[in-house]
Amino acid sequence: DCDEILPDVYLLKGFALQQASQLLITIEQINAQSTFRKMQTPGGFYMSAAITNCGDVGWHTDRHGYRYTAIDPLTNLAWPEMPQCFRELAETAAQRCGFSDFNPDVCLMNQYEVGAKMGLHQDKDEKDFSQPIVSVSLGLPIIFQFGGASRNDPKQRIPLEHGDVIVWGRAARRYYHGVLTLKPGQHPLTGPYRYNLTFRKAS
Ligand code: MD5
Ligand code: FE
Repeated sequence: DCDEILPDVYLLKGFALQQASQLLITIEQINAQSTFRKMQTPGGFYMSAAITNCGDVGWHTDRHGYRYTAIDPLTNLAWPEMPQCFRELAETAAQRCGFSDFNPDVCLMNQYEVGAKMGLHQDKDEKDFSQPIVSVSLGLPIIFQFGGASRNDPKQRIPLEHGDVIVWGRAARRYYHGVLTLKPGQHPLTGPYRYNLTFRKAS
């Protein structure tokens, strides 16, 4: 069931469907401890997706730059622990795609409202690029954009729907990617939102 849709990019269509409602309850519990917030980039703009994290560390950006921190700067407490149901999903998905020793220490959580997007970027704040990234889409659908190692490489568009899981490994780990603007809609489980969970080994 692990379909290599592009070199080193694996799509597990609907892999998280069965657990989706449990995942969303858990997202709400994390939100109650460390809430989704719009973070400022070093350039001074606010990201349109709201972000929170769970795990040993969390990804954070402000005027001083991008980094992983052990403490949520909003609460001055540790980020919420990574729930067992999150970890199991990420490790099982990675295993299906040939990454048998994936051991994520962070889940970066994005909440998209209508009109939110994520511009083309690389994920390069992690130490170990041999580990894959596992991404879980929940709620409203969106178009994912995926290029190559250079910003102006040709781009592919992949529609991502509720329950889809993608595993990005090896070469794909460094590729430019982003999502197009979230279109208005209502999802039975998330209303007007899309959530994306990305599991990483950061440190
Ligand atoms: C999203 N999130 O839908 C996207 C999709 C992010 C982010 O890009 O950084 O939060 S996850 C797709 C992804 C993640 C990490 C690496 C790669 C793709 N990749 O190497 O291509 O909210
Ligand atoms: Fe990314």
